[in-house]
Amino acid sequence: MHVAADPYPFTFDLARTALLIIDMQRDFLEPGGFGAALGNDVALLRRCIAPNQMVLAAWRAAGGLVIHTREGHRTDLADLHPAKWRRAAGGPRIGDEGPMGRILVRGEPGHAIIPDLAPRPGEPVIDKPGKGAFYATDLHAILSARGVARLVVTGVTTEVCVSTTVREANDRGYDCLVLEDCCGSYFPAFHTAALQMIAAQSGIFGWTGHSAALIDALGGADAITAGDRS
Ligand code: C5J
Repeated sequence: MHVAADPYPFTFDLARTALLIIDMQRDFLEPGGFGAALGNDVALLRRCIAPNQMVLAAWRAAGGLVIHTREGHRTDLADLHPAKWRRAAGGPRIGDEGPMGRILVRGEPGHAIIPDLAPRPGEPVIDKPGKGAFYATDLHAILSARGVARLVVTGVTTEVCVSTTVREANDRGYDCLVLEDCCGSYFPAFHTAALQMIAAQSGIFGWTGHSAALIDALGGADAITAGDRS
């Protein structure tokens, strides 16, 4: 399949490609969550929910592998580097009680993936303690076991966990297509710059494109059945 993209079309074989959805968690996206409590405008992230739903429906309908990630730590915080904890000085810290339970702690309400993009049984969910989805996880093993060499990447935030994951993937030999309208940032300028950095210099980290182009490649909106939209 070919998808119109920058810096040139992204070609992929569905059987060897995964849709990787990064950190679409309640605490980052919901109005009553941790991100909002810090004063961020979650609408900037929420606008990527609908395009993600469309891509997810089309990808599932085509029979492609879907992998979800969540950023968060063990309840005892044993996997939290002091450096990551220290950097929140002055504000609430990881593990503190937030509006949706303990901040970035696994199993808390805010750590969950938003219901609009809930994983289905059989879709791997990667719990990651870092920004990148390859660090301290079994993502590479899961992808290698299935012969996956290409990734379509979406999620939040563009310049933090999406960008870090794409750079990690690049160094492990994966080709990544990042869907611009399926990513989001609390800082629009960072979103734009992060995407430009991926496709610059003839695709130094990968490709960028739009959800409509991917859905076209998968057979268009007709490929998404009414059941898959729900
Ligand atoms: C993610 C963050 N997911 N911004 N985390 O990007 O801390």
